[in-house]
Amino acid sequence: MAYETIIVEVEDSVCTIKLNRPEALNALNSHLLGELCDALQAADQNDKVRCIVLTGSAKAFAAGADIKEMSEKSFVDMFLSDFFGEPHRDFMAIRKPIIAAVAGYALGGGCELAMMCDFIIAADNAKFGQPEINLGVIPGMGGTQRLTRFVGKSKAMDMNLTGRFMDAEEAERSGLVSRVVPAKTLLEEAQAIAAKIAEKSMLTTIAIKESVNRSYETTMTEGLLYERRVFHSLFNTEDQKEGMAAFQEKRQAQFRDR
Ligand code: CO8
Repeated sequence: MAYETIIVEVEDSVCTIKLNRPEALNALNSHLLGELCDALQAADQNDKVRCIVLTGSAKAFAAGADIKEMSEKSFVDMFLSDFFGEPHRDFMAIRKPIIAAVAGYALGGGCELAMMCDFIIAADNAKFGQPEINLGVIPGMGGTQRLTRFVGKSKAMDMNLTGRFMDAEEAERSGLVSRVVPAKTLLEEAQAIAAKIAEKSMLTTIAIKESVNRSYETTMTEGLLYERRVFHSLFNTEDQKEGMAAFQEKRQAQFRDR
C-alpha cells in the first residue's frame, strides 16, 4: 500500500517504518497515525516480518502531536472523537516487538510514541521532552504515566513541569533508553538488533513481550505466577526441545515457531 506520511521497507525479517513528514518535523497528525497503525498491523500479520523498527529523520523522531491540527479543537471535539485513543489502542495491540530508533527531537507525543515501543535505541543527538506545559496542556499519550515508570517521579515531574529536554546520555542513565549509539549508525544498529531478535522463536518473543508488559499491569505475585505458567507452557513446544538440544550439542538452534 502507498503511504503519504510514512515509508515502509521490509528486508529479510525486519520491517522498518520511517515517519516522513519532514516539513513538520514528523509531527503526529491523525493521517500519519492512521497510516502508522495500518503499516504496523500489516507487519504484525506478515509471516515474513519478525521484528519492527520505528524511526524518524536525523533531525526529529517526532516533534509531538501536530499542534496545527489540534489548536482549534474544543473539549467536545476531543472528547467525542476520543482523540488519538484509537491509534493508541491499535499500537498497543501489536504483538511483534517494536524498537524505536530515535534521532533528534522526540517531544510530546513523539516521546510518548517512542515509549509505546518495546524499547528505545537513541542516537547521541537525541532529545526527549514533554513540553506540553508550554502549550497550556498536559501529555495525553503516556508522558505522565509511562515516563514516570521509566525515569521515576522526580525526573518525570521535572520534565513535565519545566518542559526541559533530556539528552541521550541522561536518557540512558535514567532508564528511558536501552542504548545510545552514534547518530550516523543509528538505523543500521537498530536493524541489526531487530535481526538478532528475528532469529529467536516467535513463540518466546511474543511470550516475553506479553510477560514484560504484564509487569506494568499487575502485582508482583500475579506477574510472577503468570511468568511461571508461561514458562511451563513453553515446554509443550518444539522450539524448547530444539533450543535446549542445540545448547547441549553446541550448535546454533534452528527455531521453527512450533
Ligand atoms: N506540530 C506542528 N508543527 C510542528 C511541530 C508540532 N508539534 N513541531 C514542529 N513543527 C513545524 C514548525 O511549525 C515548522 O513549520 P513551519 O516551517 O511551517 O513554520 C517546522 O515544523 C520546523 O519547526 P521549527 O522551525 O520550529 O524548527 P526548530 O528547529 O526551530 O525547532 C523544535 C524545533 C524545538 C522541535 C520546535 O519545532 C518545537 O518546539 N516544536 C514543538 C514541540 C512541542 O511542543 N511538542 C508537543 C506538542 S503537543 C503533544 O505532543 C501532545 C501529545 C498528546 C497527544 C495525545 C492526545 C490524546
